[in-house]
Order: sequence, then structure tokens, then C-alpha cells
Amino acid sequence: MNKKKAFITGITGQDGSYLAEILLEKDYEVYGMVRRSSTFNRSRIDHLQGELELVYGDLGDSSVLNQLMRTIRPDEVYNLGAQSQVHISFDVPEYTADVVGTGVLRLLDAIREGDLHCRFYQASSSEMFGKVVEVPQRETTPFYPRSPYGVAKVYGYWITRNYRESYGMHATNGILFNHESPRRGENFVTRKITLGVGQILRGETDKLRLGNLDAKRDWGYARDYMEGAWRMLQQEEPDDYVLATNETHSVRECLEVAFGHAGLDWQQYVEVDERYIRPAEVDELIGDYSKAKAQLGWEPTVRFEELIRMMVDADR
Ligand code: NAP
Ligand code: G4F
Repeated sequence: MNKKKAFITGITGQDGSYLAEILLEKDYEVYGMVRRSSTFNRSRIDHLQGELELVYGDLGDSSVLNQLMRTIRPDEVYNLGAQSQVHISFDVPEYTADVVGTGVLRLLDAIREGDLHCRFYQASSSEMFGKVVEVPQRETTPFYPRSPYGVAKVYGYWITRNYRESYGMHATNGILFNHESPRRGENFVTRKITLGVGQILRGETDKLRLGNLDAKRDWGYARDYMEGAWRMLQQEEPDDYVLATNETHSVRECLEVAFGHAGLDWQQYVEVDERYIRPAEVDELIGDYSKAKAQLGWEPTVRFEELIRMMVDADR
């Protein structure tokens, strides 16, 4: 029997690397789209070398997306590629809109133009809930994005639903709350903290500069969330699902767990630096994953404290 083919944008990122591992374990043929960069940035997928088919492309380039869809003809497409840093989206709002918003349209249209009958996963985000109008947030909670990134993700969410409703595409939104791991990008707050702990322990620095310590997030483990993304595309019908832990914790609590695990008092090292305060903030997120639990049989396996300790252990 022919193997199923999966195509992943954002394969060099945190989530792409976990998803690639999961799909290879399930015996998929995995294609990953990569961008040219001046230095090699494939450290998260180095261990999979030889098992993946890597192809060059960009969510800003529709001609390449069209050609890749026509030639590869995947069974499942996972759109994880994005300028995913919320604070940076205020610095590069137009670029963020193009890649995070219009990029989704380009990929959906390449699938439609190529007359593919594949399943499509869009990496939607809890950042769309922003200044929340309901607690906890679930699939039916109205959006109120607070950043150019969040606004672009709302476009990506709706164009995915629009192509599902207009063209009968099997197109699904995974509305994922924050998820972290030892592979998390170094400028997201959990990883910045656990890297900081490692540097302090090694005597490389004695300061960690952060922004808003009161912000609260629903933090889960990235590998769990990519297992959930795969399960979404195995459903007969396309739909939208929240993945979360239904717990919320502040940046301050993250500091307590991370520094505490290393036997340090965070208050001796952390300084608030205005440069990391955002023009508009998302104060508190907490997700209700009961639909994913009921329909996908999905549940988070790693909770907040275990997750942060795992990241400290990797960075120390
Ligand atoms: P990440 O580590 O920042 O990875 C982003 C990936 O997108 C990288 O592979 C990057 O490639 C690629 N990319 C950036 N610009 C691109 C472009 N113009 N064309 C094609 N690819 C491009 O992000 P992540 O944490 O794995 O998140 C994966 C997806 O889930 C993103 O869409 C993110 O917005 C979304 N999401 C993440 C979370 C979370 O908490 N992690 C929560 C909700 C939603 P390079 O390596 O070449 O830069
Ligand atoms: O770790 P963060 O940068 O993640 P944020 O903004 O919640 O976005 C992440 O999760 C989204 C899902 O909700 C994804 F869609 C998105 O792609 C990304 O993966 O910041 C978390 C909180 C914020 O409130 C921020 O203001 O931590 C606060 N924070 C405090 N000091 C900081 C810092 N964030 C960063 N990055 N760096 C700091 O020094």
C-alpha cells in the first residue's frame, strides 16, 4: 500500500519538528517546506535527516506553493509556517499580515487550483481571543485580537472556514493555546526564562530582563499539541478545535517554578525592562478543551510545573 504523504510548512520550527517526528512514526512520507537562510537553521530537524523530503518555498510566494501542491499532491497539509512572535509583529505588521494572513490564502488556493482532495490544518491561535470576552475561551468565543499577529491569525482562521464552506474542502482550524518545550524559540518568555536560569547557573550572567510579569497564559507541551493536530485531520468531517490545559499561570509563577527548580531566588536576578512591554497586551488566557477531549479523545499529558522543570533541565 502507498504511504500517505504529508506536507508541512514551518517544519524547522518547534511544532514542525514534533509533527514531523509523529508523522514519520506513523509511517507517512513527510515533505517539509524550508526557506533559504544565510546560516543553517535546521537544528530541530537534524536528527531526522534522510527521513524527510525538504523543498524550498515561502508562504509569500504563490507560484512555488502552486507548483509544490501540483507536484507533491499531498494527502494532508499542515500550515505551521508563520512570523510567530507577537511583540515583533508590532515592528513588522505588514510582513506579518502577508505571511500569517495572506499566506494561508495562498496555500489554500494552491490546493484548490491543483484540484487536490487533501486535508488541510491551519495553525490558529489563542492570541485571536486577545482581550477576552469569555472565560474560559472555547471554539465559540468571539475574537478580539490585540496585535498585528493576532489580527492576521483571525484572517487565517476565517479564510480556512471560508474555503471549507465555499469549496467543500476538508479544512480545519486548530486553535492552540501557548505550547512550549525545550525546542521553543529563544525569544518566547518560558524559554527565555529557562535559558536565563541555565546561564545564571553557569555564571555567564547575573541578570534576566523581562517585560510584563503579570500576564497569564495557558501553557502546555508542544508534542501533545501536535498529536492533537494530527488527530484533527483524521476526523471524517473538518471542524475547529481548541487545544489547551484549562490552567492559567502568570509569568511570575513561571519564574518561581524555573528558578526554584534550580535552587535560586528569581527576585535576585530579574529586572523589568520597558523594551519588553508590548503596545497592547493579552492579559490572561485559559482554554476549554472539552470538545477536543470528547471528539478526538485528546488530553494534555504534561502540566505546567512539569513542563517548566523539563525545560530548565534541558537548558541547565
Ligand atoms: P516557530 O517555532 O516560530 O516556527 C515558525 C516556522 O515558520 C519556522 O519553521 C519558520 O521558518 C517558518 N516561517 C516563517 N516565515 C515563513 C514564511 N514566510 N514562509 C514559510 N515559512 C515561514 O513557531 P511554532 O511555535 O512552531 O508555531 C507553529 C505555528 O503555530 C505558527 O503558525 C504559530 O503562529 C502557531 N501557533 C503557535 C503557538 C505556540 O504556542 N507555539 C500557539 C498557537 C499557534 P524559519 O525557521 O526559516 O524561520
Ligand atoms: O511567550 P510569549 O512571547 O508568547 P505569546 O505572546 O503569548 O505568543 C505565543 O503564544 C501564542 C498563543 O497564544 C502564539 F500564537 C504565538 O505564536 C506565540 O507562540 O509571551 C507570553 C507573555 C506575554 O504576555 C508577554 O508580554 O509573556 C510576557 N512577557 C513578559 N516578559 C514576555 C517577556 N514575553 C517575551 N516574549 N519576552 C519577555 O521578555
